[in-house]
Amino acid sequence: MSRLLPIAKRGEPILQQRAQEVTDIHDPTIQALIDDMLTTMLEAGGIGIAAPQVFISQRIIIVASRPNPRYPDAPLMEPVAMLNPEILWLSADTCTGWEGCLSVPDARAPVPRANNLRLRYLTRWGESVETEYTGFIARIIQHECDHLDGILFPERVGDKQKIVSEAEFQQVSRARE
Ligand code: K1U
Ligand code: ZN
Repeated sequence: MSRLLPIAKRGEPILQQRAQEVTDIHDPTIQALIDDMLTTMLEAGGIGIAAPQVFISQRIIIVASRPNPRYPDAPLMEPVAMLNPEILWLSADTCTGWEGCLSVPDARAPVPRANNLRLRYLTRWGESVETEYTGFIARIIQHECDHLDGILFPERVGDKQKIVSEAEFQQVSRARE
């Protein structure tokens, strides 16, 4: 039975630390952690989550994507757990898009990210995968890998005045509809 875990909020030291590599993928506590992260992400309405966000300093992320009112063009991607993810290549071309974070509630900002990336990771079953991602999924991966290196999205925003509340974000979104 998986558990709902508490989500670390900005200011918690674990969110500023580099997370540790996973050394034993078959450790039952790692498998249980992945299940708990999935449950926690779904309950929080997220499209990604990283282990430090649930107070565990391990290099594990979950990436999911679905079309939604905020990102109607988002592709559908069932949740994938990625262990020890390594970004092997980032494209020089970037795109600025709105981000939020379960650990930075009530804040949204436009964040520049590479459009494409090449990623290597281990699946929860220990298989090594190397593949390319593009667009919104590449954005989620960069956001989650930043968590593993102790970086929160507001640090990627050059002009801090561009960071807005959820209510202001909704107004901006509606004005562009
Ligand atoms: O890491 C996290 O805090 C999860 C974060 C992932 C993310 C969102 C937007 C851009 C890049 C990465 C979230 O899921 S915050 C919630 C959110 O923005 C959202 C939730 C459901 C649908 C669409 C967006
Ligand atoms: Zn986040």
